[in-house]
Amino acid sequence: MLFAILLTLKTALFIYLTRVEYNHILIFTVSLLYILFFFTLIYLSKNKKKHTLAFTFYNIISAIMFADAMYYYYFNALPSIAMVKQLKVVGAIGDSVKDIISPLNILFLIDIPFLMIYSKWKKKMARERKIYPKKWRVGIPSAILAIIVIFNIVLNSFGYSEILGKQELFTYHGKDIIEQFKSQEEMASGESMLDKEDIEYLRKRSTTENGKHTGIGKGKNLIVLQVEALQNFVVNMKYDGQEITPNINKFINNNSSIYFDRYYQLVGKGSTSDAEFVTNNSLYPSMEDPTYEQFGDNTFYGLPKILKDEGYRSWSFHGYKPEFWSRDKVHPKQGFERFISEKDYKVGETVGFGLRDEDFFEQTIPYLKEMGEPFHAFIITLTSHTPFNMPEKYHEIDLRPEHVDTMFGNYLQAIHYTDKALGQFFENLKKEGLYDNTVIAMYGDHFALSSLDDENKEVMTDYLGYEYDFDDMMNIPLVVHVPGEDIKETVSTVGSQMDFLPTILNIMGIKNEKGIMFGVDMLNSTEGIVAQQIHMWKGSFFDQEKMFVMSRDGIFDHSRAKDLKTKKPIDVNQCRETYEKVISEIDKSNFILRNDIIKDLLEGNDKFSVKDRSDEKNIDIENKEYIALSGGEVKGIPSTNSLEALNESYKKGFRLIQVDLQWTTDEKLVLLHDWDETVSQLFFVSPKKYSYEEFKNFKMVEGLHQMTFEDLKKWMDEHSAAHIVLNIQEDTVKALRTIRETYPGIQENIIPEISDMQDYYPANAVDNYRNIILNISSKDYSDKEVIDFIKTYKHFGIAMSLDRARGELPKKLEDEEVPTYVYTIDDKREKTEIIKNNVFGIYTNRLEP
Ligand code: GP9
Ligand code: MN
Repeated sequence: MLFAILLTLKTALFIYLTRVEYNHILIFTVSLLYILFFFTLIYLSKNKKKHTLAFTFYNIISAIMFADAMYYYYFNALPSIAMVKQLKVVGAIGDSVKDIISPLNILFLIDIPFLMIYSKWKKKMARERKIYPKKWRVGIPSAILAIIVIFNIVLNSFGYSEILGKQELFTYHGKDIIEQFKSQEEMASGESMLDKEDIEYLRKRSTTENGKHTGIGKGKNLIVLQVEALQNFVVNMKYDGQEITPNINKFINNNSSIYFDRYYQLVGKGSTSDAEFVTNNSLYPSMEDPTYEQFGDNTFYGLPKILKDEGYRSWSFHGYKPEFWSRDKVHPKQGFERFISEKDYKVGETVGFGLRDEDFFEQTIPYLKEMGEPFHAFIITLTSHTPFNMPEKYHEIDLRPEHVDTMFGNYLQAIHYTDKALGQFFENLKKEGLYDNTVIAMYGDHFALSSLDDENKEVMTDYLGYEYDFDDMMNIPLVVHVPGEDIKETVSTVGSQMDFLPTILNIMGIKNEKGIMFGVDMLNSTEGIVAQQIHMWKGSFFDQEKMFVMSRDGIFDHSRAKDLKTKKPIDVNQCRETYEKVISEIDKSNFILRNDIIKDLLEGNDKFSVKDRSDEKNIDIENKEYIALSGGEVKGIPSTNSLEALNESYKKGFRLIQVDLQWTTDEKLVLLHDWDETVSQLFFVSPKKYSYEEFKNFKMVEGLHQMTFEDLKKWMDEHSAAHIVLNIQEDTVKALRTIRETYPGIQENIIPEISDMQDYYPANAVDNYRNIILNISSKDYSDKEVIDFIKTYKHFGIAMSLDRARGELPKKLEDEEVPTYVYTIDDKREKTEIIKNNVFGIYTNRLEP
């Protein structure tokens, strides 16, 4: 009984702390019913440990309420059970978590020690009185359950189903758990969500043809600076006469900068990492998990890859652990050739949780010089991270007594420090001669001071002179400096990190012809909308005039809206159309993430393809610089040529897969490296040639499966985006002819790798294999012979050993526009070295595209 009463009180507290605004009684009643249901179920059972059980239940619910309320305070939403996966991140930001535990929150847990004593006593009493019922009396709990079910049915029929699902403790978590069991396919469905026209519309919307400032940065280097927790309100701010960000202000107020003063953050649960994702890809972040975690393996075509296609080299920089937010995996996948992280820097003094900004910037300069031009550097700062506690010696702002030890005061100190580091960085760039040929774009990743925090809200409202709300909280600055341009300007078009990519591409004079962007170019379009989904509910938005805040209970009429200029409330009905539009845009973007659509677009192998594949006669070799060697490595074993190796390579993103063909004694073709060592190692048989049947009956190590050419053909039909590089050591021409005759048209997806120049003509002219790689490793052709030969015959590429590739030949080939492929590279350092030497592609077991 005591447990039930206390839990009821806690329910009331929970409703208060999770800021339920409407239908309190209804929500309270349903929670109460659940509590009664569980307690009666426990107490009326014949279980002998019922007090322990009841107490356990009580503790679990208390703990959930505690965690929920804490999460709610920060995110304005209840957490999903899936968040348990993210606990390691919470560990790293532990300092900030401590800051959001409020005294009221402690009430959820404070009674538990006392109750422990009580329940011990209670158990003793029960034992002495022996009051166990003989039968499990399920009547009462069943009746309560029936009431709950009826309640739900009635509410559903009145269209109120979301009220409980979004706010009531048991309903919310119940639904959330069921959600977790939905398969990925189920979530990914919704085929009709995006069609060709959508793609064309989006492409048109995000591209500027010769508009304002188009191409003013063309050919220049690009530095993108993502500054931790840089909010817009500190920019140009004077605090008791002291400039908080003097260097940023200088950077804004010169002749060559464009300042976007109504720019907003657009992140999800991945916070900083989502800011990176959205900025580079112009897609909505996931709301389930950090986007890097959930969709990090997808294929994207964002800024680093677009620039790479323009001849840029892209590296990223961040002075913290490489694996945090999975950057070590995702940055390379996003197209950053190198990710320079904490382990590449000398870490001196750490402030907050990583390298000090000043050290970080200073040590970044040599890397920039190493990159060569044109370069693209994505630099992510860290020191001004919440809760902004820096050692006294870094405090340079004279704070009023009332701001000392407040988050506001600490933030001013921290951002002032970062500003100083930025100033030094700009000076160093000038000194190194990098400033004048580099476009620098700088923005904040997300807010520093949450308007949901009472103290922040009060201090900020006082400072601003009007209510501190989401519109100021999420407003971050964006500044783009284009050296040599006379463009000083403040652009007040509303936009967000989503709009960064189209905007910067316009400035750099580059078009994104392969991918898809949901943002717009803020210099040439006012069509943009800022659609928030975290802190504010999905459907909320900022547009040119207003802010719309969707109600958390899902009922449109309960939402609020205000005029961004006057800050006065306006009628929400003016927002309905845009509200519907943002939901549909978000859903489309989610559909792209779930179905990995960018990959399909890049490969042109899908129904969403805008380009017609039939006129792509020759294979587009861009993005295909990796060749999986002998099928690629599987289970740590190289050169198996097995079905599993092919599948694995394909899954990793390889679209060029090399396989070795051998003739059997009865003159059939099978996938095998050789009849000597390999056949004995893979199948434990003596080294000699076997028949087709014998080969098929072998058992491969580790339960892998060998393939005949026939199997390969089937596999190719199912993987039409893959191209098979065929290495046939014996009777190459005969094999190629047999294959072509057996499977007409197969040449489209086959790249013969020949080692004798004499094989070229028959393969190409007679059997119509259009893409041929000449492998010069076994025949010792001189550079001149090779160059003369490719001048006569167009090649897909020339393959050579690492040693040969270190010499002059790759450069000479590049002048003839024939790519060099080198093998075998399994090591990142070797890869970096060799790519610099004009090598276009590599054969590899282990590296991934
Ligand atoms: C950590 C840094 C901080 O590497 O990016 O992330 P945040 O906690 O701000 O998301
Ligand atoms: Mn951050």
